[in-house]
Amino acid sequence: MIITNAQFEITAVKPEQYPALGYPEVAFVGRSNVGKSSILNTLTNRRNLARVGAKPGMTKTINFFNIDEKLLFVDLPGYGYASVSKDKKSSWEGIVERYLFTRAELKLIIMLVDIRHVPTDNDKIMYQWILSRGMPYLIIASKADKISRGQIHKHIQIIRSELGIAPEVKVIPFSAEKRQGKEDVLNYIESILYILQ
Ligand SMILES: Nc1nc2c(ncn2[C@@H]2O[C@H](COP(=O)(O)OP(=O)(O)O)[C@@H](O)[C@H]2O)c(=O)[nH]1
Ligand SMILES: [Mg+2]
Repeated sequence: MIITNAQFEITAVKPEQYPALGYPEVAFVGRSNVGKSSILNTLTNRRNLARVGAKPGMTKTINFFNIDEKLLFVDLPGYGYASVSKDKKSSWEGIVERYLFTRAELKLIIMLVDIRHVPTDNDKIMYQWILSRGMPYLIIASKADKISRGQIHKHIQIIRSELGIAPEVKVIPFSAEKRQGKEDVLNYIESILYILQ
C-alpha cells in the first residue's frame, strides 16, 4: 500500500462528532508517549501530520486522518497519564471504550508497546479489550532503534509472553526514527482491508 495524500480530517470526542465518510478505519492505541503520532507520520510520509510529543495525557480527543480518500487512520488518546475523571463519558476510558466497542467502521486495531519495556497493567487491559472486541489487530513494538538489533527478538518474546499473544499473531518491530517496519505495517493493513472487502 502506498499512501500519497494524508490529511487531518477531524477531532472528536463523542460518536456524533465522528466523521460520516463510511471509510474503513484503522485505530492506533497505546500508552501516552509510546510513539503513536510518530508512526502515523512515518506511515503517511508527513513530518507533522499527527503532533509528536504533545503534552502527555493532555490530548483526550480522537483524531481522524483521511488516507487517500479511502480509509481513515484514527489516533486514540493514550493511556498511562490520563487523569481520572468522575464523569466516565468524558474520561479516557469512556472515550476510548465507546469508540472501540461501537464504531462499525473500525476494521483493524494497531496496538503499540514500547520495545524496551515489559508491558504495563494498562497494556494488558488494552490487549484484553482488543481480544474481547474480536476483530483483526496487530501489535507493534515501537522505538526499535533504542535497543540493539541482537536484543530485538528477546524483547519481543517478553512482550509476547507478558501479554499472552498467540504465536500466529504478528508483532512487528518498528522505528519511526529509522523508518524501520514501515513496509511491513502498510502491507499488513492492506492485507486486512483487502480480505474484508
Ligand atoms: N528513538 C525513537 N524515538 C521515538 C520513536 N517514536 C517516537 N519517539 C519519540 O517518543 C516521544 C513520543 O512520541 P509520540 O509519537 O508523540 O508518542 P504518542 O504520545 O504515542 O503519540 C517523542 O519524543 C518521539 O520523538 C522511535 O521510533 N524512535
Ligand atoms: Mg500522540
